[in-house]
Amino acid sequence: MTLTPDPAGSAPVRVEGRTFPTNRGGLCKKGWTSAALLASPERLTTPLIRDAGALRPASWDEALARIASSLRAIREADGPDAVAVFGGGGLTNEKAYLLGKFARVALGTSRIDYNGRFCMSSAAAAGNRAFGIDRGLPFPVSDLDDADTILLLGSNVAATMPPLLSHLAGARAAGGLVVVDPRRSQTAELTADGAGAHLQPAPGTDLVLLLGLAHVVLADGLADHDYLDERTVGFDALRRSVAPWWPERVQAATGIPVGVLRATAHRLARGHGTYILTGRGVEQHIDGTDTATAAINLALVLGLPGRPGSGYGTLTGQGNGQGGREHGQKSDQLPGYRKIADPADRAAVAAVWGVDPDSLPGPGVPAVPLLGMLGRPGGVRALLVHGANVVVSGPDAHAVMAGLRALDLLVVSDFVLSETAALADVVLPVTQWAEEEGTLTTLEGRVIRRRRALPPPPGVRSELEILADLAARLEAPSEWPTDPAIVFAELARASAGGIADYSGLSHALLDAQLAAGVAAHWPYPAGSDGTPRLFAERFAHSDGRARLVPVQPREHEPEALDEPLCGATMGAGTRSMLLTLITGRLLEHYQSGAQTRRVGELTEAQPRARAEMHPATAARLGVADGDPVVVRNRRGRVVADALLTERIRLDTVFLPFHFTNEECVNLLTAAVTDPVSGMPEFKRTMVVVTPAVGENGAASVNAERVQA
Ligand SMILES: Nc1nc2c(c(=O)[nH]1)N[C@H]1C(S)=C(S)[C@@H](COP(=O)(O)OP(=O)(O)OC[C@H]3O[C@@H](n4cnc5c(=O)[nH]c(N)nc54)[C@H](O)[C@@H]3O)O[C@H]1N2
Ligand SMILES: Nc1nc2c(c(=O)[nH]1)N[C@H]1C(S)=C(S)[C@@H](COP(=O)(O)OP(=O)(O)OC[C@H]3O[C@@H](n4cnc5c(=O)[nH]c(N)nc54)[C@H](O)[C@@H]3O)O[C@H]1N2
Ligand SMILES: [Mo]
Repeated sequence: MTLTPDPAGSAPVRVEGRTFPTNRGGLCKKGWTSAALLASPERLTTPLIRDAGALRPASWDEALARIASSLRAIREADGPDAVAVFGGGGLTNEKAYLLGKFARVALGTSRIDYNGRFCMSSAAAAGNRAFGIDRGLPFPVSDLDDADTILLLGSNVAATMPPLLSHLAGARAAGGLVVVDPRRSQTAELTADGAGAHLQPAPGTDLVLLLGLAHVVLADGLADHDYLDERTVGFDALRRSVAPWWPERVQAATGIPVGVLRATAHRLARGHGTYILTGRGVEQHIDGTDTATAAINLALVLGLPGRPGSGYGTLTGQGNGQGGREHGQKSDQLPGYRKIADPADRAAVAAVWGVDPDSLPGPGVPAVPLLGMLGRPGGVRALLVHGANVVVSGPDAHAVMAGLRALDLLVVSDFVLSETAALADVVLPVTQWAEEEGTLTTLEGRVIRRRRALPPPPGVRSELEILADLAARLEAPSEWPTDPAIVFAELARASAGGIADYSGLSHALLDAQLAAGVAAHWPYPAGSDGTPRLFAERFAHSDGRARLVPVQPREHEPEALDEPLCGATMGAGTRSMLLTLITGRLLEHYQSGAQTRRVGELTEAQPRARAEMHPATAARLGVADGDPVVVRNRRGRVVADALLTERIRLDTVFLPFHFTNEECVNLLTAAVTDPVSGMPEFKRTMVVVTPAVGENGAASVNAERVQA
């Protein structure tokens, strides 16, 4: 991507696609319009301080002095863990690294986690468990081009990663794109006309589906036993665990016909170049780690990982979704994907930081329990947020807002006044992507340079400067560089010998490689040329073998829905239905919408949340296309217009999570998490849906909205 001044003058720069192996010059709609935000009148350019209830402009010195004195007071009264940090997967590697160091060294708190917990944690946990390493794709994305069979589970790449589509072309041409999604998404549509198959299981039943596929592979003699013998451990237990999942039972649980299940298993085994890929649709569940594990198990019994031209991977989300999870924003982690509980890892990183290893805190808590501690006795009294909009994107939004309001100090660094920033005591205006130097790591573990394309507006500061300034005010030990190249050099040293080893890399080397068209994939220890493909000879566990981890579906207690929700508050005769809510994304909006809801072209295309439901379901409710419906449960209620579509199951309603106020879907989701990864259940929530127009006609719609 390059940035050039826009002659039309509507935006300060124009974004142009550049030929790049991962995106082939393609950019999604958000990319083409992202420059608009650089000059947005809503861009923050001065610090804000809350005074008598309202935010007012303040000088940097006043804002930083206020933060430092509050942090000191809270720490002295309640100890370092009363201060917490919440990071983001959109931060550059340099910022993510320095934020983790700041939490451990300057604040001395164990309580740091980040929004990648909502995103990549289940896939990461499954990868670590099976392979001993977590890199989204253990191969360059262009390897997919030669595949003739791709099983894509719970990922709507047509809307969420348009540049990836070209890499699916080979599998489509071979009739081998199999998309698993309870909705007929834009991506599922790509399987039409002989390009593949769309499997439409009941939401949250992918684990059973995958057990069923593994069952057929074993029962029909399709497994690669030489591979299993040489490269894996745990096959006997795995075989026993899939034995009870015969196809008829799987059909009953998932709705996928026996014939389709068999045909899919045979296609995967027969393929010349087969890949299995997962996305958030299967990972954002309370059994997301086990579901991703079942996908890996299926890949292993087929002998795919590490075999040339085949493999398993997960499709990373945010701009730096991969790098953001490697350098210390995670509660249990130090730079280089090191473990904060491991004495050798602690000693190695403490040596680079010039501090006593014993001064480093231990593991903290993952994002959802961290948010649950806000303002609680013995919990968190001050929170610093960098690169997340948790009011909109965290589960159980009412509880998140209540926690943020109960804090003594909320500091949000952002470039717009997000819903979270609007609740802050201090808001710090920061530089954004086109205005700073740094690096990102792509889903294929490829470290790329982000170049500064234009100067930041006067008044804003980079987060590296903010962290260094606060560290000085807090009299923290160690060095606090503000030059991204120097921060990267320190990160590289701290990662040396770790799993995500960047020690052979520097900004200068990356720039030279970029000019020469050479890609740098980690691990990249000093003296190496990096690692485009992992697993060719060994997996990352000490014995070199992958682990087959047997998994089983757990009983889901269907959530009790309080009686008043089911119609009593609506007029007599109003119909209501219990449906499963699934949430996800639209092409036009990004995440919590903090950025894209401020871009005119995108809000014009998708101004409001719409509830996708099947026409037959709508007919039972007496709802026509465009009618407002109330979607509710004991945590909250959302009002959205119905969008009737045959692309969804009868028992399911879909809402995007990009919207706010009474359209914020996370008012409904629960703060329940996967026990292994800490991932919240975003993709399966029981809700009651009713028409919003009651006996009083339109008037009741307005009443609903005002209350919300
Ligand atoms: N336009 C756009 N692009 C984005 C983003 C954005 O906000 N907007 N966000 C980026 C980020 S951070 C991420 S993580 C990625 C996410 O990218 P995706 O994983 O593609 O995103 P989602 O829309 O959350 O979910 C994908 C699909 O999962 C399906 N799904 C829901 N429940 C289930 C289930 O139980 N089983 C199965 N098999 N499928 C299910 C949904 O119907 C949906 O079509 O996108 C990235 N790209
Ligand atoms: N119901 C439901 N909820 C979900 C999901 C879902 O599928 N369904 N998906 C989840 C997923 S996968 C994700 S990744 C999360 C994302 O959720 P969020 O964390 O809310 O993501 P964003 O909207 O990107 O928010 C990032 C904020 O940081 C700001 N920002 C961007 N870059 C920087 C930077 O460099 N520095 C600073 N200081 N600020 C910056 C942006 O302006 C924005 O306000 O949402 C999760 N929530
Ligand atoms: Mo994400």
